[in-house]
Amino acid sequence: MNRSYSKDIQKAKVGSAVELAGWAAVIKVLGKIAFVKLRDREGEVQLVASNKKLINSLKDLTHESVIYAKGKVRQSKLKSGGNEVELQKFEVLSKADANLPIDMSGKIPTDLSKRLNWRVLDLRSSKKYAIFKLRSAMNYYIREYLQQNNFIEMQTPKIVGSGAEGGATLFSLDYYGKKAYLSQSQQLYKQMLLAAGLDKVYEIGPAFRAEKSHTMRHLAEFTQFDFEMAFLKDENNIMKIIEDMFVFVLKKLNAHNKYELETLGINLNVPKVPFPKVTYESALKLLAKEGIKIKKGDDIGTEDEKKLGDLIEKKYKTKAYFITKFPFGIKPFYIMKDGKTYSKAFDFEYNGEELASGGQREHNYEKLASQIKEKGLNVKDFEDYLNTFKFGTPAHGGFGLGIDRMVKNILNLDNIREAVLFPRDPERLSP
Ligand code: AMO
Repeated sequence: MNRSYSKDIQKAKVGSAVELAGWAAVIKVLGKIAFVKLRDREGEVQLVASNKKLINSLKDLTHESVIYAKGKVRQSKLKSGGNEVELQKFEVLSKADANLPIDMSGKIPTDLSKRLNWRVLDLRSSKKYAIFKLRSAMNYYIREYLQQNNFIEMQTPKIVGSGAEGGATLFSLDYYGKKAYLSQSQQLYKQMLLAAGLDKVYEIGPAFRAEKSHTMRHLAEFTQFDFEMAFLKDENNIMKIIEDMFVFVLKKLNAHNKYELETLGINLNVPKVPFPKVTYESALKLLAKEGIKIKKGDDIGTEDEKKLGDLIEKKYKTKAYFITKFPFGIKPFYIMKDGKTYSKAFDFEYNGEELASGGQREHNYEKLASQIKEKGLNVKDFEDYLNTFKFGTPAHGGFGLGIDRMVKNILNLDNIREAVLFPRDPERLSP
């Protein structure tokens, strides 16, 4: 079969012969004429049958069956214009059960949980295809930026002997009779690779967190883009790379993915660099002016973070910004302290939501060991990691960015689950 996609039909010459294959999205058999809307990965196209035999063969066609069509391109008589295909040959390649478990027309609102139960059917729409094409493009542009800047892509273990991001969200498993965990982040390994001399590394891979909460922005399994570089001066070097890369990705999307962005009704504004840097303390002050009191040293909760996003957007006219100089008390053990109370940690925020967190790391063996203890952790559990710092480790830093959250916020999706093909949360282990 010399298969064309639906969107090729709009560019094809009127009168040319085409072959298509896809799903029967809409079927209308009206006596002397019949219409079938064929959906494929690239959109939808109308097939028209005016020959009796063909019309009869369409009478038993069920929605969502896989069909093959051969015909001639012609101009549509509809007001909306465009091309359609006059059917000459038609075949059902795989018949769909007539009782579809969810509404496929998009006319009846169906609860997300039910749609996710039938995710394969739920994904069959131009909007869903656009989300995952854009997600694929974002990953590609991130890699393009990093490869151009001489970073090395790594793949680190996902079965690990200790957690890096605190005990509360660890998934444990039996590893040949020993206790092991699913990796919460690539943190320890990316730092060890800098001690190994790789200088600039990154990974886009799975991370696992036993999140107890049910939110629009947390998953039990997510995709983390991790980044780490050596020989830096301070955390500002890292923020500069985030800015550059984020702008690079958005510009590429605007240049190469117009169709998908339009399908989702998104007008993507590229933020100006440099992104504003708001210290943790001044963020608290901004919120306090609005009557939101957060005790110094406490984390900024989700709702307050959203509010802060609005305030910063009003003040600086941008959705992209950093919160810097967090108290060490609310950041992990590996972050470098800045004085007694503060740290060289930052969060990258977009749309009032944390997309990434990062900072400069402590690379002095004694200080790092003492920070592990300070956080109430056992130095023994981090022996291999910690030993690295005895044998020459340059100053370094990096960040971890949630790809799913990035997709959610760039595409204005309400729920992170919409940005993931088969999401995992406390209630969901299938499909
Ligand atoms: P952190 O724990 O802040 O930092 O995670 C980094 C980013 O990963 C995403 N993320 C999540 N996305 C979906 N569901 C979750 N449960 C979830 N948890 C985190 C967020 C978050 O900003 N090692 C550090 C990073 C570093 O310092 O390099 C870390 O993992 O977008």
